[in-house]
Amino acid sequence: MTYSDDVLGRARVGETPELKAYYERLAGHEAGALWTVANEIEPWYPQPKSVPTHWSYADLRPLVLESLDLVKADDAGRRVVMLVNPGRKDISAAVGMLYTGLQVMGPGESMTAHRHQAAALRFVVEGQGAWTVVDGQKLKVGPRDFAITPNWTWHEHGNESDDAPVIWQDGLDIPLVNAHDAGFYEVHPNHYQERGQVVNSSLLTYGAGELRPYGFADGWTKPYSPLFAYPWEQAYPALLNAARATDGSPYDGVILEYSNPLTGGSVMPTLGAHLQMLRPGEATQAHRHTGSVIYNVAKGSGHSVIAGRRFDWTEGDIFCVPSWAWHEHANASAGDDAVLFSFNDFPVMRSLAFWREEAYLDNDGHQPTN
Ligand code: GTQ
Repeated sequence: MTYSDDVLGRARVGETPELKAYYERLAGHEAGALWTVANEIEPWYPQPKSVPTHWSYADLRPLVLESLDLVKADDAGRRVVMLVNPGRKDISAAVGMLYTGLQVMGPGESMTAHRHQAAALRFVVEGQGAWTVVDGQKLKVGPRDFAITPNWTWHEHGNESDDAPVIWQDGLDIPLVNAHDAGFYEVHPNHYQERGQVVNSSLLTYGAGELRPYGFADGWTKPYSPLFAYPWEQAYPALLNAARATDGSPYDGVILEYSNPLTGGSVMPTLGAHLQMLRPGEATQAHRHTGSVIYNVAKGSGHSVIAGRRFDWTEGDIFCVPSWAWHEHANASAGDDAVLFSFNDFPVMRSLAFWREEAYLDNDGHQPTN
């Protein structure tokens, strides 16, 4: 093999028997020659191992439900079917440094409390009666509600419905934590947390948008949102309102960020989340940026073109956009809106000064598809 590149300043050393022997001697000392890997470890632009992937909810749902009979929640710890990117089986990532899975809880089931270094979020796909206790606070969540479990907060989940399972999507930064060798995990000493009396207390305290607690409940110094639940019944009307007043983004349609009401920033230091609406017939233009995104189709159907590949999606489907991949979205319906929930690692990209963004300028902003 030759390591060559025509461009001045890039590694372009051929391989001779002398060099080969030299590399072997270096390897014998846990060392190596930079020029044999330079072009690979310092690429011109991002070269994600993750590939654009679409997971059909219609295909996965029966498999997820099957696990209810196959494993007890208590034995599994969490009963989750994880979604694994074909290019990132090595680290159980769905895309980039993001993990995602579909968690199922049977009627009346509850799971014990634990906490970990990874931050988590939930987007409820189906079923009434889901609850989670996060740092002693009980949250009830229904379909299309979004909730967070910041890192190192105690959490336990359950389903208090008496007839139907709950399926929600988990999103965590597990691969990111592991890439930094920073993982910790603890089981709650009493298995269950003491709970505050008031359900959804963070929502009652901090959930009124621009109306914030004044002179009480202050002193919040934690690096994540004091608001733990973001109900669909508030988020969807907010999208509809914004759609009346603005054209939105050329790349994302009308898009809102779930934010920390005290800072206006992302909900957690490592994970951000959005809700976006593609109006009837809307097709966005393509752009690309650093950072990875996992989408859940909250409402409607349509398609996305990601790195030149078309993926058709409908409610409950999940798909991902790897870092620096061109992507654009289109609503299939001329009469109904389509809504995408998504979460991302943008806060990491921004805080490390890795953020870059670019518009696709050719062909009226649309990629050719193959
Ligand atoms: O609910 O705590 O999908 O710890 C993966 C790891 C869910 C959770 C997952 C977890 C959890």
